Amino acid sequence: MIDEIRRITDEARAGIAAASTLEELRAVDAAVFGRRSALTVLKRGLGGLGPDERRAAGLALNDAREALETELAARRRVLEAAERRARLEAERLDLTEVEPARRRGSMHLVTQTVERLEDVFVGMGFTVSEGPEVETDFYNFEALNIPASHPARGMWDTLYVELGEPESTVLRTHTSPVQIRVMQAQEPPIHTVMPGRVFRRDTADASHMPVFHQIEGLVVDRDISFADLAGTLEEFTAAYFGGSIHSRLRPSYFPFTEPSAEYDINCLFCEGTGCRTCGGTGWMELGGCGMVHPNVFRAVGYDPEEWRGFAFGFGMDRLALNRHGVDDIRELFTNDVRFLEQF
Ligand code: FA5
Repeated sequence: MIDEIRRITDEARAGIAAASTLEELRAVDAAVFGRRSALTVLKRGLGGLGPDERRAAGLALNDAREALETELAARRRVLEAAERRARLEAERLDLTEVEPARRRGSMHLVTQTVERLEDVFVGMGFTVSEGPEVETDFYNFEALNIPASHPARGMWDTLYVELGEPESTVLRTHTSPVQIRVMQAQEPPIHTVMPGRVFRRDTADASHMPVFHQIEGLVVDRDISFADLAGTLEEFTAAYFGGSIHSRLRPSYFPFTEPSAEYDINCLFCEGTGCRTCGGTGWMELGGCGMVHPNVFRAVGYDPEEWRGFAFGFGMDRLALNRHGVDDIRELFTNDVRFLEQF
């Protein structure tokens, strides 16, 4: 039996040395130590030997087992290191590469979305405006018809900046304060969109981020009606998502618009028939809108008897997700090149 053990050990050693991948090594491991392996069969046969022969063969079997386990572990370490090196080499990025034809960098999906949205709205006659990310309570809330202690403040989980009076300075919770800044800076007529980054104390999940992007729209003129709002959003929907996708407005509430509505589009995954992504409704909610509230006009010194307007505010990240069929907003910000380079 000792000779047999030696023969099996030599054969197993050769198998371990010859394994060139971890998968091959796993197969050798199973063949050497598995329930039907030659070593296991020999071990089962120990009972039929005389006492002296059994002790000698038992010791030899144990030695063989230990030696082979050590060799397997050593080979595993070598192969793991080789596979790690190969993977790193395959995923290597040369950040110094400048040759234009082989350039790997591209604009981030959110940046591409901002630019495309701006193009669509500029094509519809809008200008583009910007405002600060750190705002005062006045611009983020007060001037938007949300006085202190108004229950609507609870609609936004606000991040405060330690500056001045407590809770007087905020990281803007939406792009709506830019409406106020634009109206303070110019007289109507106004047709402008305001893209930007906003902040909320929201926990990240598949459809929420604590830092995300909105695009605000504001139109102020003499004869603006709700029909203008609906028509503008339908035209935008066709221009941004393609002709087969339509919009609808659903009654809602925002303190700075009256009446207010939610802007929905046909679900892009099922095109309206109902699926998991749209919760079976066939529609996806992308933002809020409505007719500018008279108190907002009063806050900026416009006469609400003279001027009418509409406003809207969409989640840009969600627009990007929907347009490209991505189902988790966090993908946009983990910065995995394998995800980003698809766009
Ligand atoms: C607002 O922020 C209003 N300022 C929109 C508005 C503007 C209404 C003008 C009327 C007139 P709301 O909180 O619903 O509304 O946010 C608007 C959109 O931002 C949402 O529909 C959603 O698309 C997006 N959004 C909201 N929270 C998050 C979040 N945590 N992560 C990603 N997107 C979000």
